[in-house]
Amino acid sequence: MCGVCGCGEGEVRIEPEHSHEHHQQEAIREDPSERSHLVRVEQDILAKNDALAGHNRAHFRNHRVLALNLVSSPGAGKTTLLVRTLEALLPETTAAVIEGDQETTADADRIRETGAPAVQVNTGKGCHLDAQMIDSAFNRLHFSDGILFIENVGNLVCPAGFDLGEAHKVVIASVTEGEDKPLKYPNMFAASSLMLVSKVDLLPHLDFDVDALIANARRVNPAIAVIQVSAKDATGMDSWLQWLAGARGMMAATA
Ligand SMILES: Nc1nc2c(ncn2[C@@H]2O[C@H](COP(=O)(O)OP(=O)(O)OP(=O)(O)O)[C@@H](O)[C@H]2O)c(=O)[nH]1
Ligand SMILES: [Mg+2]
Repeated sequence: MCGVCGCGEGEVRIEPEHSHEHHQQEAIREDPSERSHLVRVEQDILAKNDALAGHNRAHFRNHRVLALNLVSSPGAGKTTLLVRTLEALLPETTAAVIEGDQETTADADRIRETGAPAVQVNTGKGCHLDAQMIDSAFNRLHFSDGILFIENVGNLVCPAGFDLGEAHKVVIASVTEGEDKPLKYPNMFAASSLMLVSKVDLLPHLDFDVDALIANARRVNPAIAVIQVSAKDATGMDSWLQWLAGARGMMAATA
């Protein structure tokens, strides 16, 4: 994890285990002044990010752009779903993509094959996109009047804390990840407007309880919308496209 995203912020809770009391003593010996300095630095970084995210949000509004921040663990199917989505949207609806990965331009290359403009952001050691990266990437796209999909770095933790100026976070949870993810990584599910349950074509081969996943997501976010999708056999694509049209309509109505 990176040293700027607040990974070390907040209370760290370790379940007590009598045989490991020395671990607790080590934790108590930690220098509290060092820790509070780190927390202050992280708070400054997040405050600066929030200000830039506000700038991005105004920028998107002025360009009539619906910006969506797609977040998930690595390999949940973000790029594959985006490719299918762009194939369905273009050319009637214009769309562009900002791709976030630690390394490679592989995902932006896949997106460009659909005809949609894409900018790859490589975060190096960083584990999330931030508002500054999105500002720079958006300025390169020269994009207006459409949907901007931002594919965040595959990570269910840190991207939850960084507002990019998007209208919505959309969390993608694949059926191979386990039903417990919303409870283990609640911030991401709490911050998202929509959960796409991906790869549902695999369900016949798995011991996976979709209802339990949805119940867990609604425990941390009772208002979260849910759509089950497969990029393989197109299940749920109509509902996803309808959701996108609704979000665009909502944005136009409040402009
Ligand atoms: N069966 C099935 N496989 C899928 C589906 N969507 C994606 N996959 C597979 O899942 C793997 C990862 O897909 P990606 O689209 O690259 O996932 P990603 O979330 O963009 O991955 P990162 O960008 O590396 O985090 C690939 O092997 C895809 O072929 C789906 O709907 N059904
Ligand atoms: Mg990807």
